[in-house]
Order: sequence, then structure tokens, then C-alpha cells
Amino acid sequence: MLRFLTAGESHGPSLTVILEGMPAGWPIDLDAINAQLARRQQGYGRGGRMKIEKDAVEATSGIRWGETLGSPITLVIENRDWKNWQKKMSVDPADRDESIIVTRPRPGHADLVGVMKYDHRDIRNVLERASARETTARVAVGSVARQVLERFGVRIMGYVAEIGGIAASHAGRSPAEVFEAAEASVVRMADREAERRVVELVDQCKKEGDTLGGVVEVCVTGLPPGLGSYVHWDRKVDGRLAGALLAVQASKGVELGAGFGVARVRGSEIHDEIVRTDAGIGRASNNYGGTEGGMTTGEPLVARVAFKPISTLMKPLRSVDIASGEESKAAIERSDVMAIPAAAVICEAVVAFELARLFLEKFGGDSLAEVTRNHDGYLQQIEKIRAPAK
Ligand code: EPS
Repeated sequence: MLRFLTAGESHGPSLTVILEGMPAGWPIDLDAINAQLARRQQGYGRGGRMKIEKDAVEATSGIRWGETLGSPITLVIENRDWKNWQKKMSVDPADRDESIIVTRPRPGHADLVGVMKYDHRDIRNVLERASARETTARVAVGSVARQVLERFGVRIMGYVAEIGGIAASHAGRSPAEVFEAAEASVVRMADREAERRVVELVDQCKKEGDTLGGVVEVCVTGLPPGLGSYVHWDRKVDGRLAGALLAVQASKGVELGAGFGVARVRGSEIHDEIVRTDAGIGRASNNYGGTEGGMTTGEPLVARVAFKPISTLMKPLRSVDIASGEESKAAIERSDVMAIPAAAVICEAVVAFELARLFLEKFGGDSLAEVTRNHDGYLQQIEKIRAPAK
């Protein structure tokens, strides 16, 4: 089974991820991982931190001469900002400094419940790990997962559907066209007019000390039918994707395909009819976003994720100081106005990992050759149902 752990504080020396369960002999392209990390750093509306960082991985285990060994893979990403935080984030008790503790929790962040739960007095002990900086590690591991899937023709495309209530129009365009157009946009939106309005809105929010949320969409093409399973709740692809996507910092909702829209129409209007195409059995529509019965159908998988606005407001909301008990404004940390363009890249990575995990559960073996045999044999097996003679 593919699994990973991440470790690291936002302003600590580095982020580390250990990935276990990769079959041996898999070519791994570190430049491709770094390219994904660079995509995550982009986007209009980010704060000063992204000017400091230039994220890149160092692989310290599990890869030799460009291929996996089958042993755990360790990836380390340095926090360049660490040099400015060495005393404040030091492990040495001699560096303790009570004058810098953070005591005014930000509504929307993990601050208040975090100090209660872990019995901290300094909110920094919570916010450092709750920070979305951790998603750097998830993008790195997701990029390895992407390299599992890409080998078998799977393509994962993330883009922004809306920001601050301004939605992009994708009318009449394929997911690949939308993706390409979004890649060229500072807000990762495939609609120039929406982009212009969002940039204006971000500028306005920045002036007003406010923040924004949004919706990202991830579309995956080239998946085989039958990843995940209907036989048990914890093997359903929908549940696995939704759980993983809701575990991204600030996400508050996940929809697959038509999502909540399915509840407002009749069966005759929404079920994806099964039709005969030149290639065999196909679908007349894809309202269920590429899953049925907890399994991939082989149609494009479409997931949408809603993110709340960034919690740190430069014009802070009301809060209570946990040291004095007095009402006061929430603390201000350097932060972003919005990070929705980055969220699209993060959701791609999270989807890639969950799908690679399901892929290896289905076709898994100890080596690339074994996985390839299992995969190819399965495709042959389903052909007799998928492409029946007339
Ligand atoms: C974050 C606060 C900001 C963001 C950070 C997430 O960091 P800082 O406090 O250092 O300015 O820039 O995001 C990243 C560092 C990143 O790599 O995405 C937060 O509080 O969640």
C-alpha cells in the first residue's frame, strides 16, 4: 500500500516527506517534482513569503540512478525563510523568549482550538504546523504519484473555477483546453474577463485588509475503469478522494461531477446513459464525474473543492487574548490575500496520490514490470465486455 507522512513547521528548517510502498524500478524525475513545486508557488494574491522561497526537493533515500529501489523515499524541501527564524523556532531551550509569544487567535485558523487541545500558551506552537506551508510536501509526494499514473496515460489537470464569487466560463472547451488556458493565467483561470475582475478584486481586498476564497476543479483523464470498489465503504474512490481533499488546509466542500446538483433533478435527466460508440461501450454524458458505485468508470474524473478565505486579515476580526482574557483584535501574521491558484495545484497532487494509491492497490506489485503486467492483463480482460462484437 502506498502511504506517506509529512513533517515540518512553516518556519522550521525544512519540510520532509517519507513515501512508502513505491514499487521498484520506477523512473523518478526530480525536475518534474520541482516544476510542480514552482507551479504551487505562483499566483496573484500571494504575500511576501513566496518571494523568499524557491522550493526544490532533495531526495535522501529510496532512489538510485533515477529509479526507485522499492524502499521508503525521503524528500526534503528547505525553508529558505528559516534563516530569519532560527532563534524564534529553535529547538534549544536557551532560546525561549516569552516576549514573542502569540496570544490573540485568528478566527478561521487552527489557533484557538489548537492551544486548547495541545495545552499550549503560545499560538505559534499551533500555527506553524497548521500552516498551508505543509502542502509543499504534499505537492512533492503527489508529483511522485503523478509519475506513477502518467506512465499509464493518465493526465491530471487542475484549474480555478471561481474566486470571491467570480466564476470562469469554460463553455464549449475541453478540460485540456481549459487547463492550457488556465496555466497561462496569473489566477489560474481560463477566462480572461474573469481573470481581470479577480485581479481587481484581490487589489481591492488587499487595500481593505481582507481575504478571499474560491473553488478549484481537478479533471483526470485516461483512468481505467474499476479503480476503487463497491464492496466496502473504505475502498470507494469517491470517499477516498473527498476525505483527502477535505484534508487540504482551508477546504470546506467537495463535489464529484454534478455534486449537489444531482439532488435537484430527475433520474432521467442525470444518469449517464450507456451507449454504443465506435470504440465499444461508452457514455452519453458524464454527470457523475467519472465514478459510479465507488469505482472509476473510465470517463474523465471531475472533482471540485471549495476553499474558505485566508484566515489572517490585515484588518483583523474580533478575538479574545488568551493571556489576558480581554477582548482584542486577532493577531496579524504576514500572509496572502488569497492562494486559490496554488490550491488548484495542491488538489491535483492530492487527487494524484489517492488515485495512484488505488491504482497500485489494483495493479500492485513489487516492481514496475509486475505492475505493468497486471495493468495490461486487466485491460485485456475488460475488453471482452467493453468492446463486445455486435
Ligand atoms: C500561511 C502563511 C503565509 C503563507 C503560507 C501559509 O506564510 P508566512 O506566514 O511565512 O508569510 O505564505 O504559505 C506558504 C508558506 C506556502 O509555501 O504556501 C499560513 O498561515 O497558512
